[in-house]
Amino acid sequence: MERTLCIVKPDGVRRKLVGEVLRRIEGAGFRIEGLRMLRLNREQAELLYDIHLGKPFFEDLVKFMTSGPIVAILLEKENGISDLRDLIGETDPSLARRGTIRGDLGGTKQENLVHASDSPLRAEKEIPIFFPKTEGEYKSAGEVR
Ligand code: FUP
Repeated sequence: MERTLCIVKPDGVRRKLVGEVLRRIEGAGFRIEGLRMLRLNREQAELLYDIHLGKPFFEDLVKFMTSGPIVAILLEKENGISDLRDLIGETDPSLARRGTIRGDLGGTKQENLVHASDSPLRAEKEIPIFFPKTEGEYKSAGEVR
């Protein structure tokens, strides 16, 4: 089993597509392990996209990601990291295949609805930004399930 992180970005929340994204994720066989709605602060947005630091679009990206609430989703599935990437589609929605979240629901290269960790290393780094506790800890605290 592999854990990965999906985020419905501020545009997805504004467009009322949270339910649609969750429906597709569950329909593709993922198990939802954690779910949080929050507004990212600058530090968290920079951490999430630290690999893009210094790129021309970085400042706009951070501004966009902190512009409104997001929904962070902790997911589990065999081969989950690569399967979630397939489910969301190409970064630029105009190039994303039909049947993918970005391909079907549209948007722009920056405002592209969803984020998904793109490797085990990134998943390991990104998950604790939103879900600092392990599943076992949630269970023992009686907070989830
Ligand atoms: P992805 O992993 O598909 O979200 O894509 P990237 O990691 O390449 O990019 C992260 C985010 O940066 C994208 F979701 C949108 C933004 N971006 C731009 O705004 N312009 C670009 O040219 C590339 C990425």
